[in-house]
Parts: sequence; structure tokens; C-alpha cells
Amino acid sequence: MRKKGYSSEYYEKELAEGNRVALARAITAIESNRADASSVFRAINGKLTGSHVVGITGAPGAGKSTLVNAYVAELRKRGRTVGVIAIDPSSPFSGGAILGDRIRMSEHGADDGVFVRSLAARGHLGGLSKATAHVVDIMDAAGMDVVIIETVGTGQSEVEIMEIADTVVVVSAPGLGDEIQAVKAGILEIADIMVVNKADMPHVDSTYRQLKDAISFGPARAWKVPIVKTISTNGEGFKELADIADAHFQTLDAAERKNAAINRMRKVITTTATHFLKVWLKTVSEQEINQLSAQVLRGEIGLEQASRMAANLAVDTGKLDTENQRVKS
Ligand SMILES: Nc1nc2c(ncn2[C@@H]2O[C@H](COP(=O)(O)OP(=O)(O)OP(=O)(O)O)[C@@H](O)[C@H]2O)c(=O)[nH]1
Ligand SMILES: [Mg+2]
Repeated sequence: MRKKGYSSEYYEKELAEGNRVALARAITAIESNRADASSVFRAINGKLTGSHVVGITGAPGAGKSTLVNAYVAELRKRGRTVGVIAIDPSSPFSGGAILGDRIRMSEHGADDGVFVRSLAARGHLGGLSKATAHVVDIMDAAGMDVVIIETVGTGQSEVEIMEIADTVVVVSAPGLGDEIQAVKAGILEIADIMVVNKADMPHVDSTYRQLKDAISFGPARAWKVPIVKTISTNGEGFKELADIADAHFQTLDAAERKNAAINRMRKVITTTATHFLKVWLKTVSEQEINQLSAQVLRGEIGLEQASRMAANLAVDTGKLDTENQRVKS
């Protein structure tokens, strides 16, 4: 690769033509914050097509990867192009999940209408959602009709990722005993569609009923959250799932869809800004924080005032960094 990377003209032309090598390069440039990342941003500026972004989450082993594979097959039957972003929960500590996903997705490997990319869940400045949101935009600009994000669990980062999706699918399976946990973690609140996968397994109906009850206790919304039964290993239920996902996308008004890119960017900025504040706070000297603590203990200032003062000290550090056009981390 040339030292400065590829030009925005290169990215603009090649992405418009659906060049998969260029797409992979653009994602890597953004993911690793390479020199040509700004070329990618310039190239995709104004090129967003409004992909349907579908987030898939759920407990480990519920069958998310298998479900994505079957959903992709259904979408391809409908002639849609699909980008898949697989978030590897453990990387860089373990490559296991990534490898598994690659093997399962490999049946679409020769299909030009499918582009799969794994992202490591750790090691991104400003958190995972930043890279994910950008990769969504790149796939969108490259003309993918649907962009699927597969993530895991019910942690905060998943909730963040789900905020950038138009349609959130929460996958459950009988026998995992996680329906109640899912409710506790607030995952139902972000679900637009519930899936009971492994519908070929025993106790599928009791899982279905538990979810139905949980939804009925949840917040009332204009969109009634449907529950779909699927068998990801043989493709059963995927026509219904794809129809419902399409229907959900249709309920989003035009303005909402048009603003998706701005929403994604807003999330990237607020997540990254939060990250910076944390980094800067660490650079405030221990002595200064000790002093504030002592003042609070002596009753000279309140806790809130001391915290605000600490935050201001952190922002001062940030100002210095911004003047230097770089951010310490
Ligand atoms: N019987 C049955 N097994 C399934 C179904 N869907 C997935 N499986 C199996 O369930 C296991 C887990 O599936 P994955 O797709 O890896 O699940 P996952 O949710 O992606 O798992 P993590 O990525 O580890 O969180 C695999 O052995 C799948 O073959 C299904 O519909 N029926
Ligand atoms: Mg998986």
C-alpha cells in the first residue's frame, strides 16, 4: 500500500462499482484509523443510499450466527444485496467466535451480493460503536440493500450498537432460561422483533409464552413487537421474519430513515466525547483530586461542586490536546 493510502476518488469510484476489495480496504482504513480514513469519509459523503440496518442480538448460543446465515439466504432470494458485520465478543483475546462465524458464513463466500466483515469488540478508541457505525455507513454507501449487525449478550455496548440499527431483532431459544434475564437487562425495550429460534427443540411453546407475557408487561408502543419462530438450521420461518423486518422498516417515516446517518454520526460523536472525557480525567493529577477530596471532607465544597471542578480540569487537559491536534490515550 502507498504510504498515504488510497485517494477519495479511488474509493468513490470503486465503492460505486461495488468493488469488494475497495470495500474491505475502506473498512480497514476506518477501523485502524489509517491515513486514508479521511479519503473514505470524503468518498462516502452524500453517497448514503439508506440501507435497512438490522441488528441481531441475544444470548450466546441462541443461534444468532446461524440465523444471520439463513436470513441472508432469504434476502438473497429476494434479490437484495447484504452486508454483514459480525462483532466478535472476545477478540483480540480469542479468535474462536470469528472463525466459527467465518465457517458458517462461507456458504455465501462466493456470492457477490454478500459482504461479511468481522470487527473486534475491543481496542477501539471511543468504543466499538464508533467503528460499527462507520462500517455501516461504508456498506450503505457501497449500495448494500440490507446491513446486518450481529452482536452478543445484553451489555451496554450491545445497547449502543442496537441504537444504530433501524430494526432490532432479539434472538432467544428454548432451554437457555434467559428470557427473564433478557427482560431484566432491558433488552425487550430495544427489541422490534423477538425470535424464538430452535423451534425444532422441546419447550419452544413455553419460551414463546414467556416472551409474550414479558412483552405485554413492557412499555406500550405503536409497533406491536411480533414473535417469530424460526429453525435457522433449515430456513424455516425466514420468509415470515424477512416480511416482518421489511414491514418494520416501512413503519419508520422517511425523515427518520433519512436522518439515520446523522443519528449514527451523533452517536459516534457522543460516545467518543465520553471516551475523551474519561481519558482526560485520568490525566488530572492525583494531587488535585486529593485536594478536592479533602475540601469535600472538610465541608468546604459539596460533592457535586468538586465533581464539576474535576470535570473542568479534565476539559482543560482536552483543550491543550486539541490545540496540539491530537488526543492522548
Ligand atoms: N436444533 C437447532 N439448532 C440450532 C438452530 N440454530 C442454531 N442451532 C445450533 O445452535 C448452536 C449455536 O449456534 P450459533 O449460531 O453459533 O449461536 P450464536 O448465538 O451465534 O452463538 P455465539 O456467537 O457463541 O453467541 C450451533 O450448534 C447451531 O448449529 C436451530 O434452529 N435448531
Ligand atoms: Mg455467533
